[in-house]
Amino acid sequence: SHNSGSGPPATGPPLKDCQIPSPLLVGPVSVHLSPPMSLEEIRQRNPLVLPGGRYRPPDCEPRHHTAIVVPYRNRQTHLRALLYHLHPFLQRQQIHYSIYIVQQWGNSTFNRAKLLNVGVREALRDEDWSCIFLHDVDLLPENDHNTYTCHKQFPTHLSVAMDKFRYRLPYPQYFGGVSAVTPDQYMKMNGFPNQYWGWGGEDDDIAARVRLSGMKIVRPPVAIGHYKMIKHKGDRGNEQNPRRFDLLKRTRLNWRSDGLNSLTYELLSKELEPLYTNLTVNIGDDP
Ligand code: UD2
Ligand code: MN
Repeated sequence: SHNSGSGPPATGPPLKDCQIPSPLLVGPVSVHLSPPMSLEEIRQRNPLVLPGGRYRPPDCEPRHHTAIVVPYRNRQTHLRALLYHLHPFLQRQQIHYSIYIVQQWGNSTFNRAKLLNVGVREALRDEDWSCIFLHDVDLLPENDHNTYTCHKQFPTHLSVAMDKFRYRLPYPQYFGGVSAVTPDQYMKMNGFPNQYWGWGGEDDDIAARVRLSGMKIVRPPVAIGHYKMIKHKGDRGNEQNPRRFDLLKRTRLNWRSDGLNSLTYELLSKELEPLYTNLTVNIGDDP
């Protein structure tokens, strides 16, 4: 059923299911950031990655089908570091995956959560993904036992221990950075809010939706959910959102009407780049 799209040609004997855990895992890896490699060099290091940033393990039938969705604007060096790191990481996990970069077009205020909604919807047009990852461009996983797969029942929060928070969860409801949902879980929580323009609040809103829709957040052990965040300053066009506290007071009232079911946008282009699918999208502006 998952053999549509990027699957291999249907010749030869059927492949055996991939082993769990993958025999290719190495555990903790040291993430060094400089110098950022060119996209061409990264492509050469990942010869089995297909246009659009798609991959399927060649010697076994994958049990997991994961779309990685990255909200994005103007972070070239971070993007290169992510691709350099994430492609081999996911291949060691023997997952069938694809990387989607959802690029906000124009100069309007950045809207991370709305871009994530767009990414989920567009990714599901391509394939019947069993899991969707929502991934900051500047976060690099440091242990491949942190598998990029979904929990059957509940949304997962993966980036539980980051260098910037001294490898601890900053607060119990924290849901920023890297998280994952199945399409069912996503539907159940009516996706993510579309109304958070600028920095902050949207991750707490998403965490609240998980609870309000009757689910809870699951997490990997702190020893495994290690990430490095590439150091950066705030971006122009993504200033702190002063309305975030007021919006967060209304999540309980708004989550059923603002989200997946109220999402509007204009897809300007979809390009299958060698290492990722690039979606350029007009999501409008802060009203
Ligand atoms: C924190 C959260 C992040 C989000 C944000 C508030 C962590 C590790 N991450 O990140 O998930 O909740 O706070 O909105 O705690 N981006 C661009 N271009 C821009 C602006 C943002 O590509 O001009 C993307 C990019 O993928 C980036 C993400 O949005 O990683 C979050 O923005 P950030 O990295 O500036 O925010 P940060 O590090 O405070
Ligand atoms: Mn960041």
